[in-house]
Amino acid sequence: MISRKKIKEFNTKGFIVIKKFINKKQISLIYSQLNEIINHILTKNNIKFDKKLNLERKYLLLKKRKPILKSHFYDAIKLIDSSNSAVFSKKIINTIKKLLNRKTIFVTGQRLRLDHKSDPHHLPLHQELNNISNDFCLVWVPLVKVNKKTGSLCVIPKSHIYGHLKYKDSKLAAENHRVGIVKKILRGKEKKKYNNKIVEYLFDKKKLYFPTMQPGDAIIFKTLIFHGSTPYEGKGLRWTLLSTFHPIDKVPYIVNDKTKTFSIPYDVNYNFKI
Ligand SMILES: O=C(O)CCC(=O)C(=O)O
Ligand SMILES: [Fe+2]
Repeated sequence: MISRKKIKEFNTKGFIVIKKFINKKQISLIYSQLNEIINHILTKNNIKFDKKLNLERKYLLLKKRKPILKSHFYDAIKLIDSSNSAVFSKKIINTIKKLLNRKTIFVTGQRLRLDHKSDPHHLPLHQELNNISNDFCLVWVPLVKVNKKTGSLCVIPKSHIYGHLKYKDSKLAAENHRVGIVKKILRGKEKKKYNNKIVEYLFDKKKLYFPTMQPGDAIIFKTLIFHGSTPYEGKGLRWTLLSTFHPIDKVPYIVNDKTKTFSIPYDVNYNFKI
């Protein structure tokens, strides 16, 4: 169970790392289901493959031969029972309830993400907007080893204390931001034009924290913690399990009949109290 010290750390630093959040057995079940799905797609499409190929090779084969089905595969994998039961396991749910100090929570956005060096994705530094509440926690669990060198998620510790910050591009989805590019910040190549002094102060390579994580370890962070990622440069595929967990009393949609959308739009000021 999660210690009081960890809970305190979560509230002051805005994030924590928990070792072995999901176990080896859960991870191998996820991988075996992913293998089964990709084998099925390849077989159905008469794409010959060696049964001994690993998931990465099969994924690259699918990507090359049927790029649309690669995307369909990606759409489908958030539905597998193994990753969902990991998210909804007693251990995870009870830990999150302790962390948020709530008996009832909403769970959104449980999904598997994959990154590969042939398709280098990254997310610029951002606060986690456009979700159903303004004070939730996001869980990011790599299913492979990650660190600064392999490419990983990084966070800016304590950045949540500044509240919701408006700056250049902050009203857009994170993938469309043209600022806060982690790789550029690390290389001192980012043009620091943010229209916000606090952001200028925060987006600094010395402020970025890259966790070193083993498969199944979790980094859990708050809505307003700035976080971003660097492309994966390690071996194989970077599989990550993600989910968000919300206190029910931080969700405007269920208590305010003027609220039109369940997700809070990007252009709202998130520094509100319900
Ligand atoms: O895995 C990543 O690259 C970042 C995930 C993230 O921050 C998000 O999905 O909002
Ligand atoms: Fe995010």
